[in-house]
Amino acid sequence: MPILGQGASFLRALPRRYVHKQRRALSAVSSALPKHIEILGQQYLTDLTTNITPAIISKIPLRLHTQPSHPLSTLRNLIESHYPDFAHLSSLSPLVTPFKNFDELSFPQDHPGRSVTDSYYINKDMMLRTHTSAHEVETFRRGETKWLLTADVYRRDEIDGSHYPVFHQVEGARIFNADASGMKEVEEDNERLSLHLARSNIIIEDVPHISPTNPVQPSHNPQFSEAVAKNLKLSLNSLMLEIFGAAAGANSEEPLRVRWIEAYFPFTSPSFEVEVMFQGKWLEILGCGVVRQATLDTAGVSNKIGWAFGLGLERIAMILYSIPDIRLFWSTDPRFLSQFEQGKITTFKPYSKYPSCFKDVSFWLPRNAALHENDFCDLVRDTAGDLVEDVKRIDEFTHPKTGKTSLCYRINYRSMDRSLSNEEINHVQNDVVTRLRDQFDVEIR
Ligand code: FA5
Ligand code: MG
Repeated sequence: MPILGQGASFLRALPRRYVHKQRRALSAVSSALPKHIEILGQQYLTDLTTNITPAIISKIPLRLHTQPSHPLSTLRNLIESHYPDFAHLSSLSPLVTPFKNFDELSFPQDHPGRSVTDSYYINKDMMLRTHTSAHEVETFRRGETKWLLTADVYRRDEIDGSHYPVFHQVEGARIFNADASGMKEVEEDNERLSLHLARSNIIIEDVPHISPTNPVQPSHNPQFSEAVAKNLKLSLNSLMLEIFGAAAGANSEEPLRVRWIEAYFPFTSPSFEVEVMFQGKWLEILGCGVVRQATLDTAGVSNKIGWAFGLGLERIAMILYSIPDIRLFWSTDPRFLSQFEQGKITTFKPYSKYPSCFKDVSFWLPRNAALHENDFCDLVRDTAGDLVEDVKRIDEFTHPKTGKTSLCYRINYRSMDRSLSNEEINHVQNDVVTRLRDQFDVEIR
């Protein structure tokens, strides 16, 4: 889909032109908010930053990665068993300060991920973590040197089959002594993993461990950093071999294709992302890199060097179980849930593909105003819940005389578990249109 903001993607900057309107719109929303909201049994004061919606609040207690037999829980266990000597953490609260989510990880002040269009704020001092990296500093501070941490994370994002505002990540990290003993440990591990991977039936495209556009950190010994980056890649390739290996072998006409690409994160360098070929397209499954020394310094850890990764559990589970739509993970339909058993990876059998139904909405924005696509998507998600399959902007037009901008969005509705009547969808669409008019002051065309 055409995307204005790539969610909190750390690589691409968001267009800033929507900020003005979004402030006006949000204050309109906030004025309708209660003074307090309750999350996990605690009361929080709201303020002008508050943008968390009831739809999101209702997902917080669910913690799918801990629900027995759920594909996300089986996948978490599979990953944990691949790293048996790592500490395994999975019960940290999703409420964090922006300081923890961003500042501790060297995010610049103007990073787009901080904005209310990209992240869910309870109030200006408290937000829902946008990634499991939010817990890196505290985990390193506890003295852990090899650890995995699984958690639910939250982002205001586009709506389609592979993006959902709540998803699950596994963060993994390993640090070595920054001396000859550490270097020896890395090299021995690299040798062991290389031998193991020589037997792989997965096609892996690689990029250099370090390059001018993906540099070693100034405080690092380049050879050491390169060996650590190599260890990270070997470790993740071996995880992917374990996770996907059986599937790739079983479907030998189409071996699994994986590629490494250079990336940018404020808290790692060099940095990478991994993509896997899924349904004919490259699907990004994880981000990773050599941990920025500032992170370890903040955690009070000295004389260490290491790597970290953060992978999206839903994306991997979709490939592994052949689950075609990310909304299905939230289904409580027994036809979905009863297909899975704890510890077993099975191919999902779609019980039916119900017909979809699309509705367009066209509107004029007020003069000199704009609407961020994430604000639009969040409104649709909060109104229509999981009945919405995807949202696309299909037209944008600025009137040459009045200078006013018109937008047209196509909302595609489809239920995962039943047929929808036209009447029901008209109702939902009416609610979307009414809220759009009330909250963003647009003129429906
Ligand atoms: C991060 O979140 C970094 N914290 C990863 C990281 C950790 C980098 C440690 C370096 C060191 P990113 O925004 O790319 O990066 O998200 C990581 C993964 O989460 C993606 O590759 C994807 O698999 C998954 N993901 C991201 N957005 C969504 C979404 N809206 N729905 C489902 N999965 C998503
Ligand atoms: Mg990414």
